Amino acid sequence: TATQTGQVGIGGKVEELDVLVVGAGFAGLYQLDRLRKLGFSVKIYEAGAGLGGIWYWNCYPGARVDTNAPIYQYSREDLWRDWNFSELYPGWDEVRQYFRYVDEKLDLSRDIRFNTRVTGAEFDEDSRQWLVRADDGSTTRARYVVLCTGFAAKPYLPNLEGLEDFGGTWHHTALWPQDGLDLTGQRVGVIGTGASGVQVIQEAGRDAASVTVFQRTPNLALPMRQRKLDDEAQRRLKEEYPARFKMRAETFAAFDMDFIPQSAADLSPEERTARYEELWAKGGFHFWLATFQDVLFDQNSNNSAYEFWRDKVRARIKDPALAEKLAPTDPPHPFGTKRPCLEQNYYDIYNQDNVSLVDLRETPIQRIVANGVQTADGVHELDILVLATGFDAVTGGLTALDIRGTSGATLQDKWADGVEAHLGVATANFPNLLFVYGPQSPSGFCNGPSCAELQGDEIIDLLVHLREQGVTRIETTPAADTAWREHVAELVAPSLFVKADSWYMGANIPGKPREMLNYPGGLPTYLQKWQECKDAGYEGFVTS
Ligand code: N01
Repeated sequence: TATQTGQVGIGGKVEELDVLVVGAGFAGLYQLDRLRKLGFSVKIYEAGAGLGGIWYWNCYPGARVDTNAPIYQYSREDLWRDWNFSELYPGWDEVRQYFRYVDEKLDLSRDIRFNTRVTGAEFDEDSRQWLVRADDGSTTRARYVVLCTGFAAKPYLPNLEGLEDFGGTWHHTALWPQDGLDLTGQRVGVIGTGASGVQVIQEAGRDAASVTVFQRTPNLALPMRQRKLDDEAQRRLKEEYPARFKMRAETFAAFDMDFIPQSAADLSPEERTARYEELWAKGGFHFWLATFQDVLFDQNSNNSAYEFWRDKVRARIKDPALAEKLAPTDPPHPFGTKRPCLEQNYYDIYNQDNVSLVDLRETPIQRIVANGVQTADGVHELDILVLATGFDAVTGGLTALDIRGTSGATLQDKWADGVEAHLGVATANFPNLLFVYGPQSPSGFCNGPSCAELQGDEIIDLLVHLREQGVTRIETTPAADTAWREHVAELVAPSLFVKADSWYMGANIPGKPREMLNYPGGLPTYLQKWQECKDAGYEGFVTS
């Protein structure tokens, strides 16, 4: 049980825990609920003032789930039976309501310390505990630390000269003010056209006086096909929930859809187009995650997907010059190797008079000035500047912490030339430290709630195993870390992912090692690797 001992911490006490979980999103809450029921003393420390992790921080206008609602929630029937999302792709505020509902059902908040950002930790070899520091001045002793900080915990702010001179209001999408910001009637500029940018731009297109989009790379966005879910739709969908949840563990990205086991080249052009039309009509990620299995591997197959996408999108844009910028004749990168996002009216709003696009490849940003953004063709005047510039993804949330391993080095030091982490879940010299959504685990290639549960279960099983064995220390071997890194490199080499400057590859952050940060073998293979590891007595880990 959690005890209070007489050392320095909050109110002069040090809290002592079996497990300290960092982050109150899907992954952290799952750990808390299960570990608590298994008799571990466990708490979550959460930097935000509320639940939801990514959904707490990313409350920018238009923030919305890109996964269909049936599988964007926990799979436990006692939770889904009484919960209804009102739309197939819920907005951030409804996702937050869902978290409050889960909290009420599972009574989670009593073991969560909000407004508490973990800043660093050291391992005390004598007691085999982490001494964890937080920004409230506290120190906590925890036998195990499970970092559930998500793959997008560290927003990326590019070096924009003159930003401090800007006279209007600016925000990064992932640090959006909790009390909101009204875009109505404002002159809004958006830098970045990833998933966050596209969502803000759609809202701004509706509400703002003008929207100036600063695009460096076009997003190959897919039609969301949003719809309301009435009672009858809910009833019918819920009949399918058990099968959909079961399917998550059997598909590449833990979705309720999977690739067509055929090459795009096996079909005649007419048959192929007919198949693409079906996927397109279904909407969501079907055109990406339920397409021909070689689209992400074979350049010709990929080209066929790109050309279909391009022609669909161009048909919606009236100005041919604008169409060429948003959906170029030649692919900016292989289709699907940067994460496509889901759009509702993204391409249509460019036909509106209040929306304009600045191509940063032609006219780069020179500097930010008091009244806007200056490029080679002049100053674009703005009241609000939105930085939708993404994240130091997957590793950034971990390397930002001053966690010192047994060699005295931080994760930042250790991974300076690339990630080394057995199963993407732990790394040598950092005993008793585990990551959910960690680097080179399925992470950004996996539907979040699915991995919170499926990868989360592996971590929970491991902690139970250690308790049963009566051991109190676990660490991976350097050889196992390296072997995993090599395994990931081998898997990704024949794919087209290596050709794109994506956050998947760490290539969106200047100076970051270029390497695949997500497990490219798919979730079923990943879970099989866990099974093999367990069958061999947790091979690659040393316990004592
Ligand atoms: O970030 P991104 P995001 N000058 O890295 C541009 C998840 N997510 O926040 O492509 C000018 O994708 C950059 O340009 P380029 C989802 O997994 C999910 O949008 O590097 N531009 C790019 O356009 C997603 O993939 C949801 O050339 C600069 C953009 O900024 C992940 O989070 C919603 C620049 C960054 O796009 C990240 O998405 C939102 C510079 N110096 C996010 N630096 C939902 O499912 C960067 N850019 C709802």
